[in-house]
Amino acid sequence: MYCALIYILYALISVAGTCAIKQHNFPPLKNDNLLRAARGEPVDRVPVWVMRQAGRYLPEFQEVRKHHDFFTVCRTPELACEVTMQPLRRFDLDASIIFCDILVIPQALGMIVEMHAGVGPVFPEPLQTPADLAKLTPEGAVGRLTYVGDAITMMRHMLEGRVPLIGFTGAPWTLMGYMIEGGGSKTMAKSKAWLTDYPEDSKMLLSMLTNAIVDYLEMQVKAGAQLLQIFESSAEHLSKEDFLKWAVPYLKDIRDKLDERLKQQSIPVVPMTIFAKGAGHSLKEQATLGYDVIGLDWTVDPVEARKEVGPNITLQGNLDPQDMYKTPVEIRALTTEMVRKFGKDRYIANLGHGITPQTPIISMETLVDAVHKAI
Ligand code: 1CP
Repeated sequence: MYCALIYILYALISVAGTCAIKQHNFPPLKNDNLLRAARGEPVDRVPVWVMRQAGRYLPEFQEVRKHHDFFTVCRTPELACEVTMQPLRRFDLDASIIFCDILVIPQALGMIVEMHAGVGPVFPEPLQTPADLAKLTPEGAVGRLTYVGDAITMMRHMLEGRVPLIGFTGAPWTLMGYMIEGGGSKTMAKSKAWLTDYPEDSKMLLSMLTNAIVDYLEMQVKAGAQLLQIFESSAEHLSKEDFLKWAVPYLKDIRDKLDERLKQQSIPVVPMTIFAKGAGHSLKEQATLGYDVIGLDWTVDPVEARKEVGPNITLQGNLDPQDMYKTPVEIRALTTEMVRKFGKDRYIANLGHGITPQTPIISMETLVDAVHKAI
């Protein structure tokens, strides 16, 4: 009797979970090469997208930014979808990534984040000592990010199944760094001092961020995100030992907890990418975390990387964004060489970090075309 009740309850929860996804009634995918590559299935062509593909190198993005503040664009689904769509109108890309920023999580935790022209993100009141942790408001954080879910759902409809939609988040260590440094930093001196001087408080902050990230990613999947990328952009500041201690356990936790959360609700798990910039020293370890795709920066050799991660992980990357300032002939040659080194299977072409603001449009056109023609 007791068992039957539990079973009925479980079935009800499952149906509710499935409905949470199905009720959107999204159009079917026409180009699923990105998802196929992520799952290790054969592709029609090597999929390509570019980190920060919606951004300042596009004049139409600059135009939107003339009229709207950065975070207003993130918080207004119509504007977020418009800029998400901009690169797809120009280039034959195989994925879209929802326009937002990794710093919306610190905002949802109660911190003020401003975007200053020519500077980047600025936190007027960064975390200075562990006492400041009490000011953070983790309860209900995901409820303050529903605008991202709304943009994702709207975008899935706007895409009409043309390409998959990627959702994303910053990883705990990277977010902790911004919250303590108060913005971008060349050294991460203050955040590293936290790891040494306040190890228990650092763990508390990283765990708080991990929990917020899991809630946030769950919300993104329910809203319609078809692949999730975790940006651990500040991994480059950590030694291998510190990366394994302060980044890896939380990255693993995110994947495990999200999988469990989705399975409990019978929501299909989506592929996940870990992009830990500067952590080419730990590819073997990254391959054990349960992620489907590992993003590589340009310092890693494709053939070496494949040896490290084995055959069952998809690799993504990794042209040097500075190569985009070379001539189209050179870009084509470098891209063709890169795709041949990675091979057609289990590969997603991308840059090794975000595209930079002065990149010529023709470089993007060349990159995308060269990837599709390489093999
Ligand atoms: O004024 C402007 O328009 C600001 C430029 C800008 C843009 C276009 C910022 C400020 N963020 C974004 C969008 C953004 N940020 C996307 C959009 C989706 C896409 O098309 O790819 C994504 C994925 C991000 C993620 C992000 N934000 C990362 C991780 C990726 C990476 O580059 O390492 C990081 C570190 C940030 C913080 C951030 N936001 C903006 C800037 C300039 C920065 C970096 C600051 C620094 O540390 O130097």
